[in-house]
Amino acid sequence: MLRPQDTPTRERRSLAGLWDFRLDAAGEGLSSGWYEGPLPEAQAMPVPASYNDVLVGTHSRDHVGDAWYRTTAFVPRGWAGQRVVLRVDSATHAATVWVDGTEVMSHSGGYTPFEADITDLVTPGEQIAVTVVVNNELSFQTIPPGYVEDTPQGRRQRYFHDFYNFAGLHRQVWLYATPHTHVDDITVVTDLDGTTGVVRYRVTAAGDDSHDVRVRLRDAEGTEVARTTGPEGELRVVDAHLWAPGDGYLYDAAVELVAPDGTVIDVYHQSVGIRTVEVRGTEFLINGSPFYFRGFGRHEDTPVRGKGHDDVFLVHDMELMSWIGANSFRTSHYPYAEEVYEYADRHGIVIIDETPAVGLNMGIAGGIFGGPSFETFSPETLNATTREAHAQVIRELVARDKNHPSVVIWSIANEPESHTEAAREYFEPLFALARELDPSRPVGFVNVMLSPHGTCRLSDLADVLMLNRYYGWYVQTGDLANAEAAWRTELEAWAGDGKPIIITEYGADTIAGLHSLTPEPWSEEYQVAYLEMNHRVFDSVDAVVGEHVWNFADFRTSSGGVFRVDGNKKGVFTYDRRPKAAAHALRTRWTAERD
Ligand code: BDP
Repeated sequence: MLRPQDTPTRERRSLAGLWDFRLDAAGEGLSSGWYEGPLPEAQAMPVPASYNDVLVGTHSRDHVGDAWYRTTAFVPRGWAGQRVVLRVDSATHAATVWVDGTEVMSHSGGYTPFEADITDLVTPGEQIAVTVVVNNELSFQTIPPGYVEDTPQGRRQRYFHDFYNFAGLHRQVWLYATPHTHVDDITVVTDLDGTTGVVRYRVTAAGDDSHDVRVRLRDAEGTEVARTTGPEGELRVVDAHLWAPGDGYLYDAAVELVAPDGTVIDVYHQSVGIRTVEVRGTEFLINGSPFYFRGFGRHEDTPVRGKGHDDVFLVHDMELMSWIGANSFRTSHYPYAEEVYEYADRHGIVIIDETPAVGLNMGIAGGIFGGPSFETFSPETLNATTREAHAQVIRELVARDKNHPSVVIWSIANEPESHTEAAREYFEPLFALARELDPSRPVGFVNVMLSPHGTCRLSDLADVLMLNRYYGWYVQTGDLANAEAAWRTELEAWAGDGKPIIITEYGADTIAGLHSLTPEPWSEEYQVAYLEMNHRVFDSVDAVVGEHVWNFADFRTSSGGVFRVDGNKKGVFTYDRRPKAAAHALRTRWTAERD
C-alpha cells in the first residue's frame, strides 16, 4: 500500500491538529447519530496522540469502548477532476469513518493504514466533516487478543501483553489527491549480480488502461542510472552503491504512467535501497557480509502522547540509538509509524518488523502474571477467526512495509504458545502465508522462555531463531552465576539447530537512581552486571548473531499486576530518555565493536 506523497501529479493535506473528541463509554454515539453533525459536548484532542494520558482521570485512562473524533477540512480547489482519498495511518484498534454523515470505511487492526476513495462525496473548494469512531476493545478474536470483563464497577479491558492499551488516532490522517488513472501499488525486490545492482519491480495501476509504465532510477545526486518501461521489469545499476547498515544509500525510482501522446498521467517516487538479505548456516548476511544485530526491542511510547507518533521523539530516540552504538531494533510488538521506517531507510538502521500478534500465550497470562487461566488455542479462545485476523495483520504488514530496505526479517508473533500441537496447527499456515507474500525476506517468530530448546514446536518453521530470555531476572533472580550456567546450557542447545540466533529480549527492571554495592535486583549496578553476564554467554556461542536489550526505554503497562512499579522499568533509558548506568556500559561494548 503506497504512502501518500506530493509529486507533480499528487498532493496531500494532513488533518493533524486539534480535533473535537468525546468518549462514549455508554456506546450511545452510533444510535444517537453522532456522525451526522458536530459532536455534542466535545472537548479538544490532538491528533496524532493516544487520548488516554492527554485527558485527566481514570475515565479516559481506563476507558473501554468507543471514542469519537471529528474535524472539518477544505478540499483544495485545485483538486477538481482528481480522485480524492481519505487515509488513516492507524486507528487503535478498530474504527469506522464517515464523511459528512456518509460511512466510507471500517477497519480492524490498530497499527496499519486504511483508506477510502471519497471523490463522489466531496466538492473541491468546499468543506467536509470527517468523523471517526475508534474502539479500543480487544477480544479473543482480535490481534492482539484480550477480553472485556463486566465487573460490579463497570467494564474492564483485560489483556495478555505487557504494555498499556493506548488507543486513539496515533498517526497522521491524510486527505490526498491523485489522478483517476494512477499508480496503485509498487513492489521492489533487489539483488546483486557481482557489483551490479538488480532492481526487480512490479507496478499495478488503476483506472484507464491506455498508458504505459515508465520507470526511471536516479542516484542520490539525481543522475539517472537506469530506465525501462513496462508494468514489470528489471533495472540494472552498474557498480551500485549498496544500502547497508550505517549507510542508508537510497536510489529514487520515478514510476510514471505515460499516455500514448507522451503526457505523464501520474508519477510516484519510490525509494530503493539495493541490498540483499540471506540466511546461510548460522550466519545472517546483508550484502553477503555477516551482520550482528546490536540494539533494542522498543515501544512507541512517550510521555503524555502515549503511542502518538511524534517526530521529536523519533529523531531523539534515533540519535540516542546512534550514540549508544545500536544498529538495529525490533518493532516490538506491532508495526510502527511509517515515518520510523523511512527514517531507518535513510539512516541505514536495520529493522525486525513485527506484527501485533503478542499475548497469544495463556501460560504467561495465567501463570507468570497470575491472571485467570485459559486454554490458548480452543474454540472459545484463540480459534480460526483469530487466525484469520492474524493472517490479515501479516498481509497488511507486508503490503505496507515490503519496499523498505531497512526491514530484514518478518516477525509474525511475539512469545506465542509454541510447545503444543495446537500451536503448530495454528502457525504453520501463517508461516506459509508470510513466505508466499514475500519470498525475499527471512521469516521468524519470537520464542518464549516457557518453550525452551527441545520443546518448541515452531522453531523448525523459522529461518532465524529469535529468543527472549530472562535468566537472572524471572528465573535465578539475583543469582547471576547460576543464571549464566543455565543460560549457556540452553543457548548451546539452540546453537545445535544450525540456524542464526538473535537474542530478541534480555533485560532487568531497574529504578534509575537506585544504587547498591553488590548487584541487587532493581539497582543500576544489577542491570549492568546482568547485561555483562548475558554478553559473556553470547560471546561464547558462535551462532548468536544479535543482541537486542529489552527495552530501549521504560514504558507504560497496565496497572493490573504487582510486577510493575509505574510501568516496566527495563529501559536502558528512562521514560524521559535519561541514561541509566547500563546505557554507558552498552555504549562501551557497542562502540568498541564498530568497524
Ligand atoms: C516478555 C515480553 C515483553 C515484556 C517482557 C518483560 O515479550 O513484552 O515486556 O517480557 O517482562 O515476556 O519485561
